[in-house]
Amino acid sequence: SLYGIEKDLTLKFLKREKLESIKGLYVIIDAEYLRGRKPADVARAVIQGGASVIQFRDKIHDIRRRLNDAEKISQICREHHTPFIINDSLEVALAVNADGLHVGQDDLPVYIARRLLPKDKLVGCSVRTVAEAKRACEHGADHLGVGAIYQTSTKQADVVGPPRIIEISQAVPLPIVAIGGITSQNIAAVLKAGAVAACVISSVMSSDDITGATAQLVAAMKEIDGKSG
Ligand code: TZP
Ligand code: MG
Repeated sequence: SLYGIEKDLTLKFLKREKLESIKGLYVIIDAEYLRGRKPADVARAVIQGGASVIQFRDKIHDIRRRLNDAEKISQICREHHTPFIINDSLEVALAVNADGLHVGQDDLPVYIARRLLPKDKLVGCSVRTVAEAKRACEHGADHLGVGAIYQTSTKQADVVGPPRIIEISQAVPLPIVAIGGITSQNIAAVLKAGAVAACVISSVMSSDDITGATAQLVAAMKEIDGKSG
């Protein structure tokens, strides 16, 4: 029906808007790095520091706790018009009406996430290789997380380096979020290689000053913008 077509187009338009907002500093609020801090407080601090996108990643708590924390972060993100992505957990993403779901190579396959999420939601996928990137794209991913770019103790992952961002961007027409070991010292290289966003856990979460650490990374990104533009 016409109504169905119109609804479909509206949702796809809303998704395009969301996708365009995936740029800048993308901060993962990881439950393992909270050290007693409240996820909602961390979300506020990260937004205050200038983060553009927030992801909630919780691999340690039960579903009730994850839902509760995600709902709180979601409200704060909505108030500040900050895109909010849930790692791995489709039911949490749906329940809190997050803007998207991020999946890894061993998580729910992209094409299934795509099928189960409303059409205006983003599906991000972690990839390491060009082959993985092509498959994620064919399966309907909206954007890619590429890494680990640099050595990191946060996740057991092969280091691929900034050149992999160039290779993948030449092979696949999806926006790239660089991840893994990114600091204000090396953030320039991942943007120069073509990433639209730089994603961090420890550079922000390991600091006692979440807002300050976020602002420092954002400033390092802006400096590059100024130089190239
Ligand atoms: N995927 C690839 S590397 C990584 C993930 C989740 C960890 C990123 O954390 P950090 O602390 O910013 O290196
Ligand atoms: Mg995962």
